Amino acid sequence: NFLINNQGLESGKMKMCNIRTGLDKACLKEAIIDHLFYKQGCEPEGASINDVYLAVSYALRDRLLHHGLKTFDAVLEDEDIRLVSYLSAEFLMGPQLGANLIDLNIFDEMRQAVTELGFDFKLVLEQEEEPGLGNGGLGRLASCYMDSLASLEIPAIGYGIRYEFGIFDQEIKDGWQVEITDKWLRYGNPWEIARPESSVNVYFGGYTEQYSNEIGKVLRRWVPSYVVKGIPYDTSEMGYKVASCNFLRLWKSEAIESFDFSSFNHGDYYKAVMDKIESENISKILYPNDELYVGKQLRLKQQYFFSSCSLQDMMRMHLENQGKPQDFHKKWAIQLNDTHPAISVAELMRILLDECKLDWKTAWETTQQTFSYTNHTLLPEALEKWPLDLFKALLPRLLEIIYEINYRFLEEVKRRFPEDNNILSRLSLIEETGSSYVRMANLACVGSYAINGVASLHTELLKKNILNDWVSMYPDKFYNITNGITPRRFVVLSNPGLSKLITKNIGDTWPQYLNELKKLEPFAYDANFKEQFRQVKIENKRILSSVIKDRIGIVVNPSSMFDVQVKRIHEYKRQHLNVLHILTLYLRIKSNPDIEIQPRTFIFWGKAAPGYFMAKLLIKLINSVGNLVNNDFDVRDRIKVVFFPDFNVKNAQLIYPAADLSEQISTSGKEASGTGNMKFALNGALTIGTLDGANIEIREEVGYENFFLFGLTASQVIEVKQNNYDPRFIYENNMELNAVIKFINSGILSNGDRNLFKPITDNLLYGDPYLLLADYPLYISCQDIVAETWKDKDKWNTMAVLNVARMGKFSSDRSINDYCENIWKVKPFKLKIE
Ligand code: F58
Repeated sequence: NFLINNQGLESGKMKMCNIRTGLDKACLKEAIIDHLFYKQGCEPEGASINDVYLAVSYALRDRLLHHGLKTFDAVLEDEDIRLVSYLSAEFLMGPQLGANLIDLNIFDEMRQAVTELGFDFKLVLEQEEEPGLGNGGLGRLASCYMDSLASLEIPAIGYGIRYEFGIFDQEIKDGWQVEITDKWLRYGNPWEIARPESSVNVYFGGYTEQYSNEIGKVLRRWVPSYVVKGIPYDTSEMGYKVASCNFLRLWKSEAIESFDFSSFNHGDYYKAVMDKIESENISKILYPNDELYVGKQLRLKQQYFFSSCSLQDMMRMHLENQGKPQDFHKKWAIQLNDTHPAISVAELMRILLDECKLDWKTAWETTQQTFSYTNHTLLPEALEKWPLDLFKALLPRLLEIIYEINYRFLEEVKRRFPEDNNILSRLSLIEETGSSYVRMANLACVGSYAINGVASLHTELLKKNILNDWVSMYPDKFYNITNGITPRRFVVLSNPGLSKLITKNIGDTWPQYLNELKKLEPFAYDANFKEQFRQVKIENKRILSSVIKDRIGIVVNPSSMFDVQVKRIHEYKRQHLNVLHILTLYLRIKSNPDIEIQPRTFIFWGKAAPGYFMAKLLIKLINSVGNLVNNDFDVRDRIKVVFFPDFNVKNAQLIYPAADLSEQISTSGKEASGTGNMKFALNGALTIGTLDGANIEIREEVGYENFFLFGLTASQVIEVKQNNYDPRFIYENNMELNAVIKFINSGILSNGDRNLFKPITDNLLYGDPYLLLADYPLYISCQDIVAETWKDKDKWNTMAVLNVARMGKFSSDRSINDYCENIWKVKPFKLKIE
């Protein structure tokens, strides 16, 4: 057995449970009762559902700890093990209870234990407030990767920020998004353990100066003006059906105890208290922007705070185990999840130079062999660059180090490209176009030994465009690692019906080896299997329908096609193209109420950045269209439009299993990869999509005939834009489009206000930066083909089964294996627990 001996102790004739480690039902029951009593201070009879949730979670955490502590004792001491450190400003973990039960393989035992104690297990699972410590794809990817690292037995720590307030909760009032503060910690978080004894100090502000050391060598040092304490909170990250367990270490900022005594002593009580509040502000809140960089000082503080805490932590462990500073890279492979932790490059240099007293050359060699960097975007507005003044005031020593890195690097560039002055300014870590900035992507590129994009097209475009000069400089640093998703959370946990059906037919090892799904291919032509597959889908749709009814009062028909677009609301993701299609169908019905229309339920789900006007207006538009269509007599329920509030991981797990059609309709060349597209297809939804991000690879895997493709390619997009693109021409020549746009501005959707949605239509007619109108005719004809295909349910189901069978490539295990082999050069460590 790979797990801890769970049989307990034999004492006389009675078999006793180990209430901390036992895994059978009886032990679990005892453990829950014990935690109810000693942690929650109640008997089962008096326990609230939250008491039960906490007791169940503590019981489970006990079991995880055994694995986690043993794993790290073993790997830190073993000189030959290189650990992965995944640095990310976001981890969108999702609820922990269900996922941990699946990993430990005791989901059914726990369900029985809880039920026999007289509680509703479903309610217990629902009680968990998920930690929404991320915005979207990037944060969720980090969590999928943590799951795969653990499941593949790769020793790893995820490092990030323990935001007190994660991504806001979304409510819809009168069709508009309203943001509500997320308070995920309000009822306690049973999964984390604070480790104040491992706190570190992080310094800010002040100035740098020259000094001479004992032997008269002239050096520089930082005289900071204030200090903040970072306290680590650890959450276990269990692997699926293996013994080893990693952890996620998130940093909380606090004021140091001896904080600013001088202010106190000088009677400046107010300043002392304000400074304390400022320190604690660092980890207060997650910035809710996706794909848009905002140059806020607090954000830079967050980035430096968690980078510095994490590096100090790793260095401490390394030195405690007799490692030499110059061998740091042999113990740690650090992955920079986007540029948010890129300041780490300069921070590791500072630690090696100023604290470990290494010379520049050695320090730089060590640094460059430590880091690798993942880019997640092609949008220029997402690239981080910090105003030089702001940077200098906050991190003067770091800036000095960046200048030195830059100086030496540009000397190398000059040697390589003596004729080319422009390349110097493009590769420089400092931008000097009017105002000056520190370019974080350039810092990440120069300080890393590997740079990767997150899908084939994305990597290609990175190399061709925004990182092209870096390819000239370091051609061997570039890799593509296509993203992946964890099948444990996104199938086993969230789609138990499909999981059981798969397991019944091909065995139970597919969640670890997702390519085994290939064995399902023959079943795509097996009537009996397809019938069961259809039943699973319809049941999932029924569950979602009843949630929709409960939460927003709209009745939807589970046998209609569930056409779903869930993702952050963004112009490049083109939720409004979807709306144009809905209104096209609506106007077709209005002009001919008896027209044959395949029943469809359009479901939207997603948050808009609070400051993103167009995205918020799009939400209002979707809701207005819903109001109209859902209540129009002529429509006769053939189409329904639902905007479901508050997209998060918990809700996401409901929706992927229930979708028939997945909308992946971004403008080609804009979506780096997408991962929602993978979650849908793996759960048997067909995709309507452009040749963008990972759609391209999904289509190659599932077969061109099982994917609804439309739209301009990335190179056509550029060509169209260069050739004086005129959206008005399309508008004037396409009758359906013309009618739809006029309809939006007719005031019917907006209580007579003809101007409400004008910012959207004007943007389309006079510019259309995301080429909606260019793609509209292609999208509509493709949607007509989708509807035609839907009529033939047997064919649809064959296509859906083939999608599931051929999605093996997109397991995050494959991505992590790629990182291990090609970038990190690390191997699994097989832990045995007796
Ligand atoms: C996403 N980026 C990409 N950024 O848009 C998506 O295509 C990709 O699949 C995913 O990363 C994973 O590689 C993304 O989610 C953010 O949310 C950032 C948060 C911090 C501010 C800047 C955007």
